[in-house]
Amino acid sequence: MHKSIISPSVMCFNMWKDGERVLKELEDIGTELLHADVMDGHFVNNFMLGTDAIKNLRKSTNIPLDIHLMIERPEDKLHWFGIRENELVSIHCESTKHLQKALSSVRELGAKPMVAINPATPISMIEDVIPDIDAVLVMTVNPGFAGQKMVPQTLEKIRKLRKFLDENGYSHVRIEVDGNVSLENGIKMREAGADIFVLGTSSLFTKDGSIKENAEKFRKYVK
Ligand code: S6P
Ligand code: MG
Repeated sequence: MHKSIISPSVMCFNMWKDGERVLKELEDIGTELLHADVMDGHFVNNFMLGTDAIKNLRKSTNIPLDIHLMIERPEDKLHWFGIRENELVSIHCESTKHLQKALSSVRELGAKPMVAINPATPISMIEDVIPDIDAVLVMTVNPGFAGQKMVPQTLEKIRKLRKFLDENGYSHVRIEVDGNVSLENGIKMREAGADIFVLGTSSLFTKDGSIKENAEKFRKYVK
C-alpha cells in the first residue's frame, strides 16, 4: 500500500488575499503536493488558473505541483504550462480523442502522467493506458466546483480500480481522489485504496480549525 499523501487545492483559498500566508503554512506542514485546477469553460462550466497563474504559483512555492487539467484537447496545450520534471499532470480521459498521445507527451516533458476519470466513466475506459501512467485521478464529484457532495458510487470504483491495478502488475500506480475529501470520506477512500488526497473546503480549509490543525487531524486518521 502506498503512503498516504495530501494535495491541498489552490482553488479553495484566496490566492490574492491570503496566498503568501497559506503557501507558507502549507510548506511548514510538509505538504507533499499542491493541487492546481485548470478549467477552460468548455470541458467544465467554470474557468480556473490560466498559464500565467501556474507559472506564478511555481515562483511562489517549492511544493511540487499536481496539475489537474480540465480542458479540451489538452495534447495541443501542454507546452503552454512550462511543465517541470517533478510535477504530476492529469489528463481527463473524457477530454480528448488522443488520450495515449496526451499522456505520452506529459512523460516526454519529464513529468508524471495521470489519467483522470469523471464519476460516470467506467474503469474499462482507461485500461489500455495504464502502462503510460503513474496514477489515476478518480473524481469523486463532477469536476468544475469546490464544495460539492461525493458521488457515493465512486467509493466502489476506487476499490475496483485498486484491485484491478494490483492483480494486473500495476501495484506501483497510485490512486488520487478529488472532491469532498472530508475526514469521514477520506477514511473510507483510504480503506478502498486511495493514497493521494486532494484537500479542499471539506477538510483543510474550514472554519473549524487552522490549516495545521486540520492537516494533523486528517493525517492522523487517514494514514
Ligand atoms: C473540482 C476540482 C477540485 C476542487 C476540490 C475542492 O472540479 O477539480 O480539485 O478544488 O475538489 O475540494 P472540496 O473539498 O471543496 O470538494
Ligand atoms: Mg481538481
